[in-house]
Amino acid sequence: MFQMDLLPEQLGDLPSKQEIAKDAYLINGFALPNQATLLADLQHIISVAPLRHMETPGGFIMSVAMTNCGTLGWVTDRQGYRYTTHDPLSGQPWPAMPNSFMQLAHHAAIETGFNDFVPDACLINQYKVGARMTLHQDKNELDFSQPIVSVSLGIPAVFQLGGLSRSDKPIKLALTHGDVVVWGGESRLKFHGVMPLKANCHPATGDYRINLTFRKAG
Ligand code: MD6
Ligand code: FE
Repeated sequence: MFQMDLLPEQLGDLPSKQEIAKDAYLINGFALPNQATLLADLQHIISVAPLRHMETPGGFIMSVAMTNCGTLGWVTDRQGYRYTTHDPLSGQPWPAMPNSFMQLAHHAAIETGFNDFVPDACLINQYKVGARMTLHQDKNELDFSQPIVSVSLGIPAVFQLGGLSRSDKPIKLALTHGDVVVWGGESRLKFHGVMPLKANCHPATGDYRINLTFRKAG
């Protein structure tokens, strides 16, 4: 699970930033310099608040395994989608957001013009082969003026980014280890999803893809 941090000279001219939609940016490799610390902090969180397959309000079990860190965590069960202060599995508060996570999200936001992003929630998604995320909007947060910062680790995935209506045709984007997506403004409420994950292997995470999404939820 662990891997050495890359030295700056091994990064070449990464990271590169591109606008993928209005107010939405992909920064390739932005998380690479801190990956060893991120992965170690992630292991700790998962040891305290294990990844689990949550149930949707409609009674489906999600193919993506999830947990959270921060003062708020996103959950779903038969009662609906919402943020909670406590992990329903343990009854304990969600693990604190590690400084490495907070700094990465804050700095990625600055890089794309969102200057005061201080997340209070980080949803951790783990995908194994075949796992997917159907098109959805992130709308359980209170403040849509704040962006979402999304960090991809491990094996690649195809991300879909659509429009404000579910029927808008999504663009597809490959996300690989270390990539960071920041979206806010006009893109904040766009539909998006992840195509079923193809089998692959990555030295940092084995057979899995991990996605961290940082939000200002409360
Ligand atoms: C994922 N991401 O990449 C799922 N939501 O595994 C999301 O659902 C997402 O990447 C809002 C903003 C960025 C995201
Ligand atoms: Fe989302």
